[in-house]
Amino acid sequence: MNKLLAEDIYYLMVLGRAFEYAAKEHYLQGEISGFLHLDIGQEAFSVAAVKAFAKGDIFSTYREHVIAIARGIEPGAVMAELFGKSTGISKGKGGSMHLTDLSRFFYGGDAIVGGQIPTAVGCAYARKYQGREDGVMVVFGDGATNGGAFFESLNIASAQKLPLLFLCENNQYAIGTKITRVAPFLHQAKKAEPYMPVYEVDGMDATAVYAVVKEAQSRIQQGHGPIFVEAMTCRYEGHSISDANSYRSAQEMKLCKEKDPIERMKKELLESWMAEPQLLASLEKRAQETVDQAVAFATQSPEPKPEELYTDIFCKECANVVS
Ligand SMILES: Cc1ncc(C[n+]2csc(CCOP(=O)(O)OP(=O)(O)O)c2C)c(N)n1
Ligand SMILES: [Mg+2]
Repeated sequence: MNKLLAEDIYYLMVLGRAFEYAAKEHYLQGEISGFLHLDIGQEAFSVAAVKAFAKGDIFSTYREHVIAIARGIEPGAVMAELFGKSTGISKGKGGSMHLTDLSRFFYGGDAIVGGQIPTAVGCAYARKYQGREDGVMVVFGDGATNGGAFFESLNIASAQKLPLLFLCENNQYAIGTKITRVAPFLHQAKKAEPYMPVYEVDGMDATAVYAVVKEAQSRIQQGHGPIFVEAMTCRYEGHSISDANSYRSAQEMKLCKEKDPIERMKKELLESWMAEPQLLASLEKRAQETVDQAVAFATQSPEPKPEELYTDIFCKECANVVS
C-alpha cells in the first residue's frame, strides 16, 4: 500500500457507496427493475480485494456493482445495465446480477448461490493448462459455503493444485438466516482448512484486505495450489431491495455501523498518510459527480432494439449445438 493507492481505494469506496444509494433511489422510482443487492457497508472488501488481485480472472457473487466498478468498468455502463439500457456493460440484457466484461477478465455475478465457484475452478484449471500465472479469484458469501458444489470445488482445486483464491465474504447472513443457524461455527474458513492454507481478515479494513489478497495472489502464482481467505463484513441494507432487514436489531446495526469502512479509511488517510482534508473532500465531490453522470448516461441511453432480442444469448458455436 502507498499513499496514492490508499487515496484511490478511498475514492472507489466513496464512489461505490454513492453508486449504491443512487441505484436504490432509482429502483424505488421504478426506473430499475428485477433484483438489486446493495453492497453498502462492505466497500472495503469489494474495492481492496479487487485492487489487490491485479490482472487475474475474477468471478463474483450477484452483489457485484462495486466489484465491477473497482475492476475498471465505467460506472455509467454499470448503471445503464441496471436500467436495462443498450449501453449497459451487458447491453441491458444481464441486469444487476450479470455484469460481465471479458476484456477485463471479469466474468460477473451468478444468480445461483455459489454457482460461480465451480466455474472459477474450471477457469483456474484452464489457466494452469495454459501456463498463465495471474491466477483466478472467486468471491462468494458465507451462505454459499453450505452448498455441495463449494466442497467439491475445494476438493478438486486442492487435488489439482489450481491457482485459485477462494474469497469468502462473511457478512453472517444468507438473506435473513444467520450463518450460525445453518453452520456449526461462525468462521467458514474452517471448512477449507483440510484442503488448503486459510487466512482470516477484518473485511471492514481496506488496508488489511489489500495486504492479505496481495499476499494470497503471490502465493498462488508460485504454483502451490489454492488459498482460502475469509473476510468478516457487515451489510447495512437488507439482503436485496425488497428485504426490510427486520431480523436484525437496532443494537446489532449500531455495532455494525461503528466499524464503517469508509470512515476508517478516511481516518487512516488523515492520520497515517497525512492526506490533506481538502484532497479527500475533492475526491468525495468527484465521486458524487461521477455517479450523477452515470445516472444521466443511463437515463438518456436508448432501450435495446427488439431485433437485439436473440443476439449475444449464445456464442455462435453454442447456438449451433443448441439448434
Ligand atoms: C442455489 C440457490 N439457492 C438459493 C438461492 C436463493 N438465495 C439468493 S441469495 C441467498 C443467500 C446467499 O447468502 P450469501 O452466500 O451469504 O451471500 P450474501 O447475500 O450475504 O452476499 C439465497 C439463499 C439461490 N439464488 N440459489
Ligand atoms: Mg452472507
